[in-house]
Amino acid sequence: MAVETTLVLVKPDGVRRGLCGEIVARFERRGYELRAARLLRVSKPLAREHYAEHRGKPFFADLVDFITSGAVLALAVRGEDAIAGVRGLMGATNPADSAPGTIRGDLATLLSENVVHGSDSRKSARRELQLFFPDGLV
Ligand code: IDP
Ligand code: MG
Repeated sequence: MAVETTLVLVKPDGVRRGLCGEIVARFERRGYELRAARLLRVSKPLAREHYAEHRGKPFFADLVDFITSGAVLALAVRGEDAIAGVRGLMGATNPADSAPGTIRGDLATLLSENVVHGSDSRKSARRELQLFFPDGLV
């Protein structure tokens, strides 16, 4: 058990559908703390860097196009075991497999438009927080 900070993105589909408040509320109700928030349009270079682990996969170009298709809400979320806990609240990557009660299980149906991103490890969290909050966290 340890206090961790993780990167959450409300993806363009979530922002377009007006789901930011609902999603932020779920993290806050669970007991996590918002350390930083930023509404931004992700550039292609930032998108390619963020999704570097998926470079070369057949869906990479679509992933970059989608995450750059509209505003994204970036959040630094902190709490006890926040990295795994946040991913648990999000549900399985493919909404077809996401349990009801999770963000994706309640709010999404498509793998390509699954509303949220959450860092998957301490190493990813460190790297991704630096990409989206280069000036550090307050
Ligand atoms: P995650 O978002 O749950 O961490 P990843 O495997 O890191 O899942 O994939 C990143 C994003 O890429 C997913 O959230 C999903 O939107 C998209 N994605 C993953 N696998 C596929 C696929 O096979 N086809 C199309 N899009 C995919
Ligand atoms: Mg991932």
